[in-house]
This record gives sequence, structure tokens and C-alpha cells, in this order.
Amino acid sequence: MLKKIAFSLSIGFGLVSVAGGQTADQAWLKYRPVNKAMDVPARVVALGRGPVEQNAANELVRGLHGITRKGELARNIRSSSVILGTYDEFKKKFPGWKPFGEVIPTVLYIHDDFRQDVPLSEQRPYQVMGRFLPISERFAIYRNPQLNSQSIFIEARNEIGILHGAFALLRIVASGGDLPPAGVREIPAMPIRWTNEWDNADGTIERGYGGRSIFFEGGKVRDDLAPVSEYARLLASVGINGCNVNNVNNAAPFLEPEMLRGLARIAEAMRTWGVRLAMSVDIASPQKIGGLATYDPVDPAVKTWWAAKVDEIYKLIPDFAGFTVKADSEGQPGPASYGRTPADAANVLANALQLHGGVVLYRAFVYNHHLDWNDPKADRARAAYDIFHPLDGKFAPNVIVQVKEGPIDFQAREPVSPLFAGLEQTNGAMELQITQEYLGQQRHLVYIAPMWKQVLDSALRADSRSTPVKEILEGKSFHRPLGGMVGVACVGRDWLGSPMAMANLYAFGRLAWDPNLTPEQIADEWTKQMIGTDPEVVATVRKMLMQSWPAYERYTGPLGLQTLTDITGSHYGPNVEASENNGWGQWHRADHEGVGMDRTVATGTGYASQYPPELAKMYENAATTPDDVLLFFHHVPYTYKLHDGKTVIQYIYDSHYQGAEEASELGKEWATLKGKVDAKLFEDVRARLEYQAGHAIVWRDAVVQYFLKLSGILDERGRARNYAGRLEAEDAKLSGYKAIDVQPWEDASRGKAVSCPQEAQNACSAEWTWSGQPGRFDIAVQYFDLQGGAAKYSILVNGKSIAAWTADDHFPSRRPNGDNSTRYTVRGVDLKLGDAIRVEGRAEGSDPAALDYIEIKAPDARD
Ligand code: GCV
Repeated sequence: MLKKIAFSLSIGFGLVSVAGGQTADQAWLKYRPVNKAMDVPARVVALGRGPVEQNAANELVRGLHGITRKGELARNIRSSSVILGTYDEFKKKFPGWKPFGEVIPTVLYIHDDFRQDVPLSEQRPYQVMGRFLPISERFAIYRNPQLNSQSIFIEARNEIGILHGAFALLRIVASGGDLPPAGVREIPAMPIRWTNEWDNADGTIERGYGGRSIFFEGGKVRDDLAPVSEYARLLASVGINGCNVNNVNNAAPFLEPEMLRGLARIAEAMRTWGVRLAMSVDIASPQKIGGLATYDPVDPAVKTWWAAKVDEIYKLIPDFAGFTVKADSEGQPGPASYGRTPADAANVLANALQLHGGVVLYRAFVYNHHLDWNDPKADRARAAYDIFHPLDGKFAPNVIVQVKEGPIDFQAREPVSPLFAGLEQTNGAMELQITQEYLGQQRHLVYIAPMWKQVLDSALRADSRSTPVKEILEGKSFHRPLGGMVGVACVGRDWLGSPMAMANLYAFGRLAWDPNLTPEQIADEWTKQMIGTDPEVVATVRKMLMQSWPAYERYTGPLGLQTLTDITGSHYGPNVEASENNGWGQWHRADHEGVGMDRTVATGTGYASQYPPELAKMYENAATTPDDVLLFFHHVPYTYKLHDGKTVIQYIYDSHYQGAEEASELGKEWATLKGKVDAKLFEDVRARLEYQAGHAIVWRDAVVQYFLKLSGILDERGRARNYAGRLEAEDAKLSGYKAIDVQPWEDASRGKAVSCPQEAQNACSAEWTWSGQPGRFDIAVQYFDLQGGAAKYSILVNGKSIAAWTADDHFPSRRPNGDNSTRYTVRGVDLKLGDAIRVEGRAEGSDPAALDYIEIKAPDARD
């Protein structure tokens, strides 16, 4: 009873009431009981009264109560307790106490004027950046035998470190782990660990796949910001310390006074979680909303305008983190309009922010999307380096250049951006995409941590030294004080829209905190907290997560081809030619003879030369270029042999078949967990994986038949365009249905499908006669689930219905194509010679119940 009271009291200390709403518990902060939880004292004592420290104590109570069924907030240290406090608080409480193994990050040593005895906020040049120093976020957790060996101490320089420590302890307890005898001492590797949200004021989210904005609606900040606090809680649990809440596109209205007051409420909702608010700004704001005739960054009136605007922001949000800028990119205005550079623009903002301790994240995603596609020297990949490398050293100290991890745009595989090595006198942050814009938009399971880890570990060999990307971002390689990682998350009111996708948000935070963690370790941590601690569950989910990115790359765009998707549209389904013949510059240059973009110095765009010499030499030569980025750097004939002797064209075929097979394995692996994981989660993930397996076949068939036609070279293994058990809809006995040409042609089997026109009164059917062996089969129906209506389908054998379903999903695109081509499988159907198999389609609204084929196969092993 006493404990119950203690717990509910803790709610009174400031936790948001979230009954029935969107909560962090729906993600990994579930705090479920674990078998044999480590021995943690039930009493939680916070030595200080600061709001972040109190919040940390409350979170510990909540977590311990959930996991161990014990947990109470106490004011006095009586028996064993978990004791939280800052150094000052510990000193006061325990005379003679000393910090447990204080670690100073190496990067600080390079600044002679750093003094340990002077508070960070009073040090120059740290006055500007002191708030961002990792040292202020360090923590230690340990049992202190000299003081009270039963107790656990969580100590930190500042309150924020205490919060990180509390979450670290909870992570250990929730995972069924134990505190190591030597305790835990951690300091984040990088100061900037932010998410970027691409939320618009109207509540929509660019590239968001988890529902509408948690921040905005109808042009204003939402009244209910409880989900924002819950989001900040999730972010804090993995060490993320900043969140930029609005889209980098169309940002001008966010600087209007009423919006700023709303943003102040958002900042408040995140503050006790140590997550600072940042915002995107439009460089043309002085003109767009300020009434000035110009936004030329060097114009004195423009400078004054920005300074006043920044003052206004800090009056409302004293701990405001800073601005993110997208300029001269994809239609956004920028300094180029006045012949000025990104440094000119960034520095005006930086100077205004500097007085208040804010930073500018200036995005290097600056390129011309009207490139001449016929120009063999034109190359979008070159743009960031060409523009920003010459400006190295010209940015103010509180500017950080935010560079996408690859030179193009979050593709399934790109080489690492050479710009990381090209900015030695400029702070750099790496931008990654958590939302899966090009990676299956959360409908496909793709755990991205292995890709991020490869990027972080990539040795760029700047100045012929060991300069892995992670050390550049940490500031070690070039002695930069302000670097980090930014993850474009785009969470909505359903978080990321898919439970398994949350592993990516989790992994992003953990890698930004410690890039030396492995993706496997992170997968295990996440699974234990999100799904369950049963070793079989953990091993299976880890395996699935680790398989998912390689599989996706194989069935979408291998060999550095990039994701072969609809580049000018949905970025989702297959559309091999969409990237060609336009100015966007994501070209792969496939023709009858060969494929790949020549980026060599000798004969191509010269992009390869942007890398430090050792890598430039490696990429210049096809023979030394790793296979997985071969076609990013070289245009080669289809018969070109890869390192294992296989030809490029055969690799394309094999890779797509292998990838699709692996996608189907994911579902089979998950099926083994039935009864071992939460039933609702099981069914949700099962259905998603079944969809993914079907869509991977759409991808496979599209890319394979495209390259078969283009190259004219047969698949050695005879699979391309030979589909065992497939019966095309256009060859069936049709009633009402009319044959159509699908665009792009490769998105339908043999380029054709059937569609139910209005004159058929919306009721159509396609019928085939079974001419194979009698037996038990699975029948897959491949159809197009279009927006704008919920068409109905049923399948009948000899007039008897065996399944019926409604096509009511919301896939991209309003025309039948690879975005919406979907598979429905009926399992275990008995067929004998001459049986009539009929699919009936009932069109609705603008969904014409289009049908591609049926496929009759031996039953799947999973049943
Ligand atoms: C916010 C890609 C996306 C855009 C995005 C842009 C960017 O082009 O498709 O939606 O715009 O990147 O990163 O600015």
C-alpha cells in the first residue's frame, strides 16, 4: 500500500498524464517485469530539487516499479537507495566524496584555455558552445563501498547527466542485465545529437509515415502537447539532446510571433527531458515575413532583422538550441540569389545566435535540380563538396555544416560523402534518415543501423591518416569542438507508423551517443525492452533486423545503382527509368550495352577526385572499387566481371532473387515467435512481413524484366520472365475486365494487367482452368490496391468462395503500378485437373480492382 502511494505521488512530481494517449510505452519504454531482475534498491532519492533531476528520479521510480514491482520516491537516505545528484549535491551530502572517474573528452585538451576549475559557461570560446559540450552530459553509475555498498549512486556534473544516468540504469534493469562491478561511466561521443522533424504548420509531415504531426495542426502549435513530452522522453532515453521540429522546406511562417509563442510551449514540453528545441528557418524570412526589400545576408538591415528575431526567440525560449537551414536547394531561396555564399548566410545567423549560446546547422544539401542530363560531366553527387570545400574555415565557430551521409540522398547504398574529409576547419554533423523515405517507407522492415555503422566506421584517410567518419564527427580528427549526428525522424501520432521501425530511432540515438556500439548490441538492447527478454526472441529478432537492410538493397538497387524507385514521385515502388532524362541527377545511365555512372577523373565527372588521395585512387579504377558501389563510380558493360567472376547482369538477376527470398525468410523467422511475443504485436508484424515478401517480388520482377529487356542477356538460371505457376490476368477468360498497359511497364508481369471499367458496372472476373497436377497449393493473387476507393476481391474454386478481402490500404500513386501492386495469398487450396479458378473484382470509387496475375505454388513451408 505504502509503495502504491509512493508511486502515485511520483506522478504528482510532474509526469504527464497519458492515459489512452500516445505514449513512450508504446515504443521501447515499456518497463515490463523481467525474470530475475538485478538487485536494485526500491528507494530513489534525488539530492537536488532541480526539475530535470526530479524528472530523472520520477522516471526511475516509474521504471523500477514496472520492471521490479518496487520503486518509491523518498526524500531521506535511510537504508539502501538509488541516489541521484550532481557533484555539488554529492559533496554536500557526503563529505569527502569525489567524482567517480571523471573523464575529460580528448577534444577539450586541444583548447589551451579550457580550465577544469572554471564553470563551462564562463569559459571562452565555450561561452557560445558550453551548453553543447559532452562533458556536461557525462554520468557515472556505481555502488560505492566506502559510503553505502547497498546503494547505487548516479552522479553527474549537471542535472542532464543524471537523467542520462537514470535511463542507462533502467536500460540495464529492463534488459535483465546487471551493473558491472566497476560501475558504468559514460560521456557522449558527440555534442550534437538531434532529430530533425519535417513537420509542416498544417499538420502534415514531409516524408512522414506515422500519421499527422504531434507538434502542429491547422497552422498552429497543437493544444495538446502531451505526445511531445512523451517523444522527448523517448529521445532522452537514448541520449538525444535536441529536436528541430519544423520542415526545412517552407519554414518562413514559423518565425511569426504567434508561432514563436507556440514553439515556446513545445520547448517547455521537452525541457525536463533535456531535449532542446531547434527550428528550421527560411533564409528569405527578412523579406517574406519581415517586410524588407531584400534578404541579402550581408545587407545591414537584414543582419539587424535577424539579430532582433533571435532576441525575440530567446526571450521566449532561453535555452533555444539554434537554427537549421536549407538554402539554394530544391526551390528554397538562398544566398546564391545575391551572389553570396553559404558561409555568408550561415554567419549572419550564427552571429545573432552566438550571443545567446545557439548554433546554426547549415545543410550541405545544396544542388541544382535542373542539371543537363545530356552533359556527361554534370553530376549532382559533386555539388556538396564543390560548394562547401572552398568555404572551409570561413564559417563562424557556432556553425555546423550538416552533411547527408552519402553524396546523393539517403539511398539504399551510397559511398560516404567526401565532404566529411573536406571540412577540416569547420564543424561537421552527419545527417541520416530514420524515416525510411527510400527504404520502404516503414512498410518494409529495414534496420538501418548496420548501414550507419558502416558509414561511421568508414576510413576516409584524410591527410593519409586514420580518420574514420565517427572520429571526424566526434571532433577528434580535426580538433573540432562541435560535431554530431542528426537523424531525420518525422515521427507522427503513430510514432514511426510501424513497431519494428522504432529500432531505427533507438539505434540512431545510441550510435550518436556511442558510435562504437555494434548494430547487433543495439538490436539486442532494443528487442529486450520493446519485445521481450526471452533469449530465443532476442536472437530471432536480432537475426531478422540484421538481414533486413542487405535484403532490401538486394531487391531494390544493388552494386551502387541506388534505390531504383520513382525518383520524381513516390520514392517507394520500382521505376527504373524514373531517375533518367531529368535534371534531378540521380542517374544510373543504363543503356543496351551497360550500366552505371562514370564518376572517374579520366573519363567521367571527376567526382572520385573529391576523396582523399588513397580513396580517390581506389574509386578511380573499376578493378579496385568495391563491388557494392561499382555502378556508382563506373559505367561498365553488362558482361563486366565482378570480383568473384560473376557478370554484372547475372549479379543483378541473382541479387534480386536472393533479396526477395530473404524478405520472405523474415516472415518465416518471425512466425517461429508465435506465442512467445505479445499476440497483437505478433499479428501486426506478421501481416507487415507478409506484405513485404509480396512487394519484394514486385521489385524483383520489375528490375529483372527491365534489365533483361534492356540488355538482351538471358538469366543463366532461367528465372527472368519465366514464372513457374503464374497465370496472367490478361490471358484469363475475362468478364468485364479489360486489359491495360501498366506504366512503367516493368511494374506489371509482362507489362500488362486487367482493370474493371465503369461500363462493367464495377463487377468483373477473370477465370483460369487448372491444368496441372492435382494437389494442395497456395494461390497468390497479385492486384493493385489504389487510393480513392476500397475495391473488393474474392477468389472462387468451381464457384465456391475460398477467400475475400478489401483493398483499402493507402499506397502512393493513383494509377496501377509498383507502388500499389500487392499480393494476397490463400494457403492450402486443393485443386484437381479442370478446376475453375476465378477472381472476382468489384471496383469502388477510383479503385478499378485491377489485377495482374495469380500464381499457384506448392504450399509455403511456414504452414
Ligand atoms: C525536406 C529529399 C526529400 C525531400 C527533402 C529533401 C531534403 O529530396 O525527398 O522531401 O525535403 O531531401 O533533405 O531537404
